[in-house]
Amino acid sequence: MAPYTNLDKQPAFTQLQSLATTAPDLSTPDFLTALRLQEYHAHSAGFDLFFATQRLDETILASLQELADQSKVIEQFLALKKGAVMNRIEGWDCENRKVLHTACRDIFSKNPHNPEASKQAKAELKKLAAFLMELDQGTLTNDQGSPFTDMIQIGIGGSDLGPRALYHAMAAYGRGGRKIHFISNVDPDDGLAILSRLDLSRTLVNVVSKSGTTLETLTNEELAKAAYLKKGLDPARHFVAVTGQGSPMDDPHKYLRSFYMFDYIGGRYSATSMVGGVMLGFALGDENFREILRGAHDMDQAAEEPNIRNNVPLLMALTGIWNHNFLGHETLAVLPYSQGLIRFTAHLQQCDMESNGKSCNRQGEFVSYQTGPVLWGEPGTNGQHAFYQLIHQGTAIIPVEFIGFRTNQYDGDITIKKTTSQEKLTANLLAQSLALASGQHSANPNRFFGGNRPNSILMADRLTPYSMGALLALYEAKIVFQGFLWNVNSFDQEGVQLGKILATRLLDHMAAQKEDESYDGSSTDALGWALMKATGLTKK
Ligand code: G6Q
Repeated sequence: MAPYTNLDKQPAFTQLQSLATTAPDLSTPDFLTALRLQEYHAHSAGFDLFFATQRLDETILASLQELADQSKVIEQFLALKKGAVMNRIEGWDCENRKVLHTACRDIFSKNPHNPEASKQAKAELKKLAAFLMELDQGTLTNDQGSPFTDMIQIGIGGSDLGPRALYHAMAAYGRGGRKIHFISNVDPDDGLAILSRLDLSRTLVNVVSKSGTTLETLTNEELAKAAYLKKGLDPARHFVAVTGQGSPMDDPHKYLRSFYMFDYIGGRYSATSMVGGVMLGFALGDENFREILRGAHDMDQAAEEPNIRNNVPLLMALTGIWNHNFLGHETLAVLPYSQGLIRFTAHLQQCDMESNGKSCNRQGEFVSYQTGPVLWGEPGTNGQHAFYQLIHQGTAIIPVEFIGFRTNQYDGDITIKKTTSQEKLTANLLAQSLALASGQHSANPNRFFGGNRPNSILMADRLTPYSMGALLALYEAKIVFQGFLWNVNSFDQEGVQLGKILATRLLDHMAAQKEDESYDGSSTDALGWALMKATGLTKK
């Protein structure tokens, strides 16, 4: 498959650059027609994408299709699913791994793309089902014979954000009598607040760390263990683990149960592995977790479609590149009109920015074009009463991806002035999309809305386990496609290493000055020591 080609070396690149100078203006009177709203629509695995409010036309779409074809994105995606070593930088020291998160849900067909990885996924699912069955049937209880009612998930980064986003999104499908709590921050107040308010005798702790070496997670595991021991409870009867094979945490004697995640699954892509599975299985039941996997798998399959008009993740990837690289918009707001998705943008911040916030390509050369944009957001309508002012009238143009659902999750919606709350929510979503695109002309500059602000609407019937799985996989595929187009390795995260190394050095100073009051770190680490002094974190 390699060598891969840089974005600006594809023939479609210059064509798109030239098209960008005459890109359609969404605020032109009569530009947005009923026909355009109907025709600029794509569908994949239960999700409709309405993209009439993007600055696209047939010529630009044809060029974006050429860009996708020239970049061989679908071939690369298929190679990834089959187990090509895609987490690598040619000729340089790097992670050098396969990228097989899609195998976690490639468990429904007779011919999975990577049979070995799918077999491993199925084996873990079987272990999980047995564990959940024991809990359900009451053969696995606490020492007093009472069922477990709560689970604390301890993990950080990829071992926290995706699973946490899914749990919040799926709370409406909880099996009742079971709650999940999360500890991720090494700030002791994160853990202590949770540990102090729970009945630990009825609480399981799920320690999740692929490497089994992450400072925050290991520290929080010890914090939790200390709380259990203080109550006279045996951690080994309450703690379960999800970790990589052979990691320092891979020790079944220390845990009530142990589950594996595999080397070829990156942290931020791991929510559908046991990293999310154990906690989601406990909270929602095995069937609901499998529905998440089914939705994700269906989207993974839909993402294999080469025609961009029939492939929502690919069309969103290309539209993102059009807005970012050709129209020059630096950030992207993802605004879900669904309370369930309250943590979804936080997950995307990691999944997108850690994947594509890169400056060097897969051959180890610095690129001369923009790669991943800044991604941010907050659920609507709350965001409307916060930062939408800037989105509508600010000097920066911020492309928006709205996400909405035709029906809500819980029963009991009310009707006021002949409309339900859900209708009020969706009306707001549609209104924002049109307002951003069309604008409003006014002689009063303070009330002038320039419009021509690109956005699209992603919509499904309801946020269910199936559609949640599909939405997760949709964004994963979009991120992976963009990485292919930018020719960056979307699967490593060297950028987070430097800070970790420096923090370890500062911790060494803190420990040393406890041993020796006269300790002075300035000779070995002048700047670090000076900063500790300036901020009042040294004894001297
Ligand atoms: C994600 C990153 C990173 C990772 C955390 C936790 O892709 O690799 O966010 O998930 O650093 O790592 P562990 O699971 O190894 O504790």
